[in-house]
Amino acid sequence: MTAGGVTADADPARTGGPGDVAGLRRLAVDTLDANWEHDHTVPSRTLYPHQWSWDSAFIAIGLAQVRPERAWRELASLFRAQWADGRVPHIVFNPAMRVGAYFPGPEMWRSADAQGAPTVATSGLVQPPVHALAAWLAYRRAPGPAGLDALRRLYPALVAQQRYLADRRDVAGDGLVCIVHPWESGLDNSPAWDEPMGAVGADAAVMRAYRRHDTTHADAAHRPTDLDYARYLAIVTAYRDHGYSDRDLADAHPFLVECPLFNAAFGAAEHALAEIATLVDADPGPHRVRAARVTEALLRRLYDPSTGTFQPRDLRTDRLVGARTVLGLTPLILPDLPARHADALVVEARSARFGVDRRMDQPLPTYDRTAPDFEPLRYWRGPSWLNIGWLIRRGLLAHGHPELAAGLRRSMIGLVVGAGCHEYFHPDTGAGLGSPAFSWTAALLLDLLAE
Ligand code: 9WN
Repeated sequence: MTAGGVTADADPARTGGPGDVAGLRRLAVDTLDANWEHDHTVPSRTLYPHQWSWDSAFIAIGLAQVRPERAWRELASLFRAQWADGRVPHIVFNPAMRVGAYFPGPEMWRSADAQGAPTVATSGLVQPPVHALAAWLAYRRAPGPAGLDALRRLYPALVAQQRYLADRRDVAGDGLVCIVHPWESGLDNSPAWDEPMGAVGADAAVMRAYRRHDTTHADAAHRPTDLDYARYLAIVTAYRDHGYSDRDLADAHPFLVECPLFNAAFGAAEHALAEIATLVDADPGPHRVRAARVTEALLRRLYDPSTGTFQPRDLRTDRLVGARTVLGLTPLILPDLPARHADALVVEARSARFGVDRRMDQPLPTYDRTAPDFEPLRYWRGPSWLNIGWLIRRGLLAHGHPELAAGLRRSMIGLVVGAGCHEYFHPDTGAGLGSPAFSWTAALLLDLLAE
């Protein structure tokens, strides 16, 4: 199948359609096996040949069903790279990879020069903390003594991850975590970041000094622009030159945003930690208290009653960002979101902007379909990703919408049936985009098939 100039990989030919559960499972397992690298899974052999933080969490959820021992190794290897302050780096570099295998590589991040960094080279940023939820779900898929041991070892590291975010990243002092780079959102190029990024001084010409790795493996028209990259690098440089310290960020750091997805994950992590705590003989009480506080802060600071959805807050201007992206729907994953707000999010999800319904004949986009700057091919500015659909589906189930959740599930499985385990998909045609053989697509497909 081709669409938008994109050729889908040959994988789906090996499956017999949505009913061929065994064939789809085989496709997913083969993809994960091919991307396994001694103690972790690379998101993609070509585009992302190292270990990524939130990818590993999603991957562990899928691995738990078919390779439980690898699921725990995946999380353990990531947490071995945790910094002394508790931050879990968004990239852990594989020292065996050649220099230049990914840009920006270790030479740009220079983590060895920072206080409290691990011996392995990493980035200095974080990603949405979906790991506690992943560990809990992995255990539910693969309960037993080995899983319990793994949970016991992970629990203090997961608690430290949350403590880092709560203590060091609550820049506004309002109970929410602030991200310091669009890469921390996981939705790097989302229109949600256009306003805050517009204030970051940078010149696209600086990119002449570097070799971008992504555009040699993916169509440049689908990726962030050189100006975006110049800004990404300017923000990395500012943070790195500040020693990756979170002190005094409000004074000079060029990008400070409270993101609804990041904070929803932060709250969901406390709910998951409460469950894990009961299994490992720890006290779930403090986790429940913290979870309730995060939900309350999200409602107070990021809910916009005029749109009925959540919007990021730019801390440099103290204003909510106007763009209606799929980020705004993600607080649905919080089980304690009040019914009134959950209902408003469901209205937004069902609107022409996102088109979630029982039949779901079009994939869930990452950005408002009706917006004039909706881009069906460009990274996070329209296309459909399985990790986002998977989160929203959980939210729909948590808030009593099994038919909508079933529609979304069918649509996500249909994407893989049509195009294989691609990184993302065209939001109209379903054509596969970005990297083929993408790990979290495979892992979350396994999870969807198991339900
Ligand atoms: C930068 C690995 C990562 C994902 C992110 C996705 C993309 C990296 C990039 O790939 O980001 O971290 O080079 O574009 O946006 O969500 O974790 O799959």
